[in-house]
Amino acid sequence: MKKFLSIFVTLLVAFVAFAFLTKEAEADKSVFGTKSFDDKERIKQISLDYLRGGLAARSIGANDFNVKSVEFDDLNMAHTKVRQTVAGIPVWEGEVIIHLKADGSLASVTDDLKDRLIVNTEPGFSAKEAIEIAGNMYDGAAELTEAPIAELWIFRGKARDHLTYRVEMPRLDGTEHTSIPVVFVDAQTGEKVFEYDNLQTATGSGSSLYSGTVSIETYLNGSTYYMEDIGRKIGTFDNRNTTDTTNRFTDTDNTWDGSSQRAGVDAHYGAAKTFDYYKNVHGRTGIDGSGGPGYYTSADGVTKLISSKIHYGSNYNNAFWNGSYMTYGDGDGTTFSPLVTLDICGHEMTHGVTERTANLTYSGESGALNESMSDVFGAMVERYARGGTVTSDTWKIGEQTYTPGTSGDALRYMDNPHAKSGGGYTADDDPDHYSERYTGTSDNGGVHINSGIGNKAFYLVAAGGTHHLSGVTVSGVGTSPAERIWYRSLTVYMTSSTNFSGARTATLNAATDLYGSASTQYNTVATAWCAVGVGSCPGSGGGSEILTNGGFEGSASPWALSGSGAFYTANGSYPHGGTGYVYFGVNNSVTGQAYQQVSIPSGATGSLSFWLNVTSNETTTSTQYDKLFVEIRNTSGSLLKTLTTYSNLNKGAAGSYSQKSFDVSAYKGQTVRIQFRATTDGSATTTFRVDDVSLR
Ligand code: TI1
Ligand code: ZN
Ligand code: CA
Repeated sequence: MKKFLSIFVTLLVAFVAFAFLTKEAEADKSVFGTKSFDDKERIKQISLDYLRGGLAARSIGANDFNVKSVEFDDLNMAHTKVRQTVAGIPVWEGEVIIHLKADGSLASVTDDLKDRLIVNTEPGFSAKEAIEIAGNMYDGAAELTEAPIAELWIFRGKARDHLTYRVEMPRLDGTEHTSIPVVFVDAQTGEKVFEYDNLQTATGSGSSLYSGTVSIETYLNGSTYYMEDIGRKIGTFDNRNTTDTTNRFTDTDNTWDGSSQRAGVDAHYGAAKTFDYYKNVHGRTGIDGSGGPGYYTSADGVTKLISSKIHYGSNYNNAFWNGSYMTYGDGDGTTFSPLVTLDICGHEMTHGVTERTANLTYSGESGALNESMSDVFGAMVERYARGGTVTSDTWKIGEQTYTPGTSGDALRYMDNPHAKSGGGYTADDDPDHYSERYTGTSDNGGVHINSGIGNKAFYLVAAGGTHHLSGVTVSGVGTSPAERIWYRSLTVYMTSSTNFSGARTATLNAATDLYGSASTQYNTVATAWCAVGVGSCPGSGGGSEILTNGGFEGSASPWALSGSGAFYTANGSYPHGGTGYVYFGVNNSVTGQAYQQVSIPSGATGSLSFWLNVTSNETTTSTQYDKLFVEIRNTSGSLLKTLTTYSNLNKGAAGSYSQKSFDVSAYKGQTVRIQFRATTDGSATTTFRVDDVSLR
């Protein structure tokens, strides 16, 4: 043990000398010459000579010292820091600093030496036993996150002096119990002499780029603050515009307002908020659930930190998780400003969570779900950090960094993925319906494109709305139930190969666990997936069928077809089910309709659904020229309500049907006509195919 200590001290002196030498080039002229290592040896001897005068009266041995460092300052003074020892064992808080003037004369002494120590320096038991004894004194000994360390120290107690083992027990688990308890155990009697918590955290003030002035947790070591949060075990590092050199972010006054520190502040804050979000909302500690994964080691020498690298590369327009840590680019200033917003930090750390749970393969549908999970929880982290309110920005992804020259836009829109323009993957960009999904090979099979389908489903569960394509209306159940369901689906039910259909099942299973299979939440999840074209809507299949021959099999009867633009076929190429279906339009300047009159019992579900396929020769992406109206009329044929209007804008491939669903419960207890009616203009034809109509 003593040998270990002296090696440690030697290393420490060598390290200080090295640190000094690296600064030497910029040093000014000094009476201490070049301030070389030799000068330090000379200063050390001068200092010890001053020290030795008068020690005998204090019962301190002339050689009971270890010089820890010699430092020169801006005022041409030298300061020799010395540790008191007894028989080579360090004395706790037994320190002295000898301050020398430029001419080598004594300026002053900071004297905290312990006089007349009386102690037996032979321990009665081993360091290993000391760790066991200390463990019995600390409740959380089973929760330690690092191996405890025991070292011999002489300790000046209240009643007498002790030889002690100083046992340090790191519990850096990110819980409220996060601490580094230190217990001094008497090395002969085993009694506790003293204890304290050695977790040296500080709260700094950071000038973020995107969240104003924020509090950040930092670590103070000597007189340097590090951008390291020892409690949460999160560290933020500086790539300084390289891709391979990593430096610590440091500061002298714990006010982080330097221009290159600011992006670091955002990422450090974003990582802390993401950590707290997962901890407080979902009970998950860290990315891996056990407070890690740690990558870089803190300046404290022990704590492995969940790490973020900032200022990666030059003009780098992205951010990513690589399986071990997060990396953030500065952007090129045009497409992106530094990519360190709350939603991006949440996005990247969530990739880590996904990797340690479902591990969704980053390709195709599972990859789109992986990206969607990152957007969903990125948005939820942003909401959490901003006090829990949902705003229009909650559903925008990257709005604070995307195209800094254009305000109000975003990289992606969870509420309306089509609002993204310019990627060119679908007519109006990111798909929000399964039938619009991108099946090409770009972007790993569209992971950032088809994420829109999952994002829209989550949005509908949380906030509700009517889907523009399916016409399905969802009553949102609120953001908190939605995030709980999604988190459980990700961590409990999804696997690496989960596709959209599997995601529907996973979220339904999670909703069943949390709220029950008869719950509003369960129904809403099913309706939301149905709205984005994944699975059928609840209710369709529930309750008994009220319509007759909704599948148009054998004949159109009892549907009444009239006009020049309504047709029945039993041998056409595009039935949805069976062989028969009706179709409308087809030619220019026609009108035509089909209705069936029904009495809707007051005990009915009140849900109308059907399958629709639109093909068109129209090329516009903005104007409705040819239309299909879905109408409720009374028994005289007067219009009561137009449920929706489809047009040439809904066109797709022939036979590519999607299911539409409407709430008609307002007409329960009434006799009404369910009518489809088409009108076309004078050029470029459109055909509307309708099949498998159901009213329950
Ligand atoms: S996880 C990472 C994949 C990057 C792969 C290339 C190394 C990713 O998805 N990054 C996000 C960053 C982001 C998140 C930017 C939210 C803005 C808002 C991302 O969406 N990147 C886009 C630019 C992409 O890679 O297409
Ligand atoms: Zn991503
Ligand atoms: Ca946002």
